Amino acid sequence: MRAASATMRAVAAVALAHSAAPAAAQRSDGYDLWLRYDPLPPAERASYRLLLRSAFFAGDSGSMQAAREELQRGVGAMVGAAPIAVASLGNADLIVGTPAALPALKSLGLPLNAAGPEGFVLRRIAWKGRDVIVVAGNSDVGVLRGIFALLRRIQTGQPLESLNVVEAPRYALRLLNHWDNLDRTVERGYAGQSLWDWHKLPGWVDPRYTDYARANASVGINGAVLNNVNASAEILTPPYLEKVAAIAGVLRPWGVRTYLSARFTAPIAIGGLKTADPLDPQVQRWWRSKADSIYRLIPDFGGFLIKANSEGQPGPQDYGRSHADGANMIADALAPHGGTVMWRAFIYSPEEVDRARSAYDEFKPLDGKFRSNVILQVKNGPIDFQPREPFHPLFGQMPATRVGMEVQITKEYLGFATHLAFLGALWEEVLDSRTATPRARVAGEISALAGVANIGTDRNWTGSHFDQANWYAFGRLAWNPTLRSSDIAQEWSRMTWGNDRQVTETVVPMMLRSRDAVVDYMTPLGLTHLMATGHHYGPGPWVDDLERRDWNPTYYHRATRDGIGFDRTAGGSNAVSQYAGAVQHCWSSLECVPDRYLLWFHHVPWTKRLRSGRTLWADMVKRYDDGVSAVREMRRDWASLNGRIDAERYREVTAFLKIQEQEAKWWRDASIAYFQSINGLPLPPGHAPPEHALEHYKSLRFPYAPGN
Ligand code: BDP
Repeated sequence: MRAASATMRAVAAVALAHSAAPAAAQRSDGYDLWLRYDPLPPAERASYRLLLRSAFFAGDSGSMQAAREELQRGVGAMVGAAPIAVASLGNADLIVGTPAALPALKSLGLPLNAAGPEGFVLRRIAWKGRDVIVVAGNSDVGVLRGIFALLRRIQTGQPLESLNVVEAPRYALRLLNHWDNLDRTVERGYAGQSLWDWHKLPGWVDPRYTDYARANASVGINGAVLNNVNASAEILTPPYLEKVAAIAGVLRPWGVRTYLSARFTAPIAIGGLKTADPLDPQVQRWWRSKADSIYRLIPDFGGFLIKANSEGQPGPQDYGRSHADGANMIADALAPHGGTVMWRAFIYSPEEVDRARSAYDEFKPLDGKFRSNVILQVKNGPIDFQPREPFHPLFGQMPATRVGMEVQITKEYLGFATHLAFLGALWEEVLDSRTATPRARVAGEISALAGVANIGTDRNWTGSHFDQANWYAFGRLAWNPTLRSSDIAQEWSRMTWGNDRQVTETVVPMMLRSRDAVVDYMTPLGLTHLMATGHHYGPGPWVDDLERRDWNPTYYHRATRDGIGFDRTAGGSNAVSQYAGAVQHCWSSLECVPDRYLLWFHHVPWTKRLRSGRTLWADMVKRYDDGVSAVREMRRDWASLNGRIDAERYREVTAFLKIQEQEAKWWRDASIAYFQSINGLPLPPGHAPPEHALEHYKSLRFPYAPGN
């Protein structure tokens, strides 16, 4: 009865082989992400091993098999021996299942009500005279998430003595948005090609899709939009839907549902219709029958993500209809199958007085007009995934609409894959922002979280080792937006770089400072969107000749000889009036607005004294320098870990930090040179002049920068 299967023996053998090497010497190319399951120190192993000798799994669904294999893989590698799967409860240390599959669980008084459909309960209890650990959920996927939570505890060295945990996700939809094209390029992708090998699908289903799904499952991400929001209609043709179905089949057991971006004019492009007017009955019929055919192939299909009437994409306004008309028509096609439409609020027109006002002006009047299976997907800030923005004014102000937040995990505006910028801090700041609306904080105003993925075919998945932390943090915050980014960084660091205390105590502070460093060397004090044209690589604050005025950096900073900043108060665009009560009041006032949003809301004289006692100009220069120094310090801190991190990953991070320092200095120098050319002011004492003249920075060209 206790005979170990061949797989389990293999897992144990691998684990033993691993255990021979000291932790820091474990070679890694980053493929394992945070699921490395490094061997624990011998003393810890022994104590965990006693608790995890055998396991009883109730049921055999795909999710249960995944749970069992993950437990065996993880415990086997960390503890040195995988739990033996036993056929009866009587001799199990670990009992895993749902009350539906294992009615005995019902008598234990577990708080399963609080776990919801996707959550779990972890409990240490005495059962029939035995000391056991129970991993229970209301669904097999919930159980799987419980197994990952248990493994995380072991990975981060937490005791299982008084295990008593119940968790349920805060948001029902926790989705990655891949901006992947059918030719395998990735818009704003810095980690290689698209994972989805469309040409070879469905005949060849890359095993990597399973590891992708595992990683998502481990942090609770429960959906993936496979293709770019700038969508090709081709994805909705029968051959591509077969390919999509093959991917969906891999993701399903891991609790990850498949979604697609849909092109609004697909009825014309692939349906042979003359119009895509949402009020045209033929168009409505086309979408209904398209939805029906998708659900025949993919019964748990999640729904569509739609970018309409934005940056040249077609949409309902092309037919004189509203965003609500468009969204509702597609929502009606999905409703019989339980599907959702995520309708993006990212729109802005050149006629607007201020781009930051656009989405609110367009969508606020539509509150209450959307079907219940529509989610309005709003970017975290009113412009566009910048290093820092105030929260979007639509949060909290669409009481009769389901609103989701979209963040960008890929670092289009924060230094691509080479700059270390831990975005957990950025998202925590937004989710935690006070709104002056009924739910008081942004996290309470939303019902879904979507993240533009940073994943590609690079061996380490995300283009850099530290960018893995952003994928991880996105999932953790979507599951529980009240988690602190410092705790997330700590967990991730331990799981990724090991439990060596010196490593954790060095890496976590680096991560927590990193995002502010980027803000400082790129866009301090509320400046925004000063990146070079198109690819957004490097500085371009001087650019003022683009086809649309609201694409020009000069539009955003409005620097003149006298001052700098975008006046969004009543005297200017009055975008600040879109915020509610106390928030509007504070941000309108120069006395109250925090420094971090100063130039976002106000046009301020260069000579104005800030809270620091310095003039605006002196403060700005100091911040540019602080940003560069912070990167220099990160390099120094990282160097102190030489020998404590495996050589391959150590070397790559070392090289990337060097690139980051060079580029931070480039940003600093180019920005100072440019703003000095506008204000004619000398540099404050103690700050070095830019290395080159402004013309040098203006002359730099990067036609092949990635992701464009
Ligand atoms: C911008 C990106 C562009 C995207 C757009 C969007 O530069 O590539 O298509 O966002 O979110 O930031 O639709």
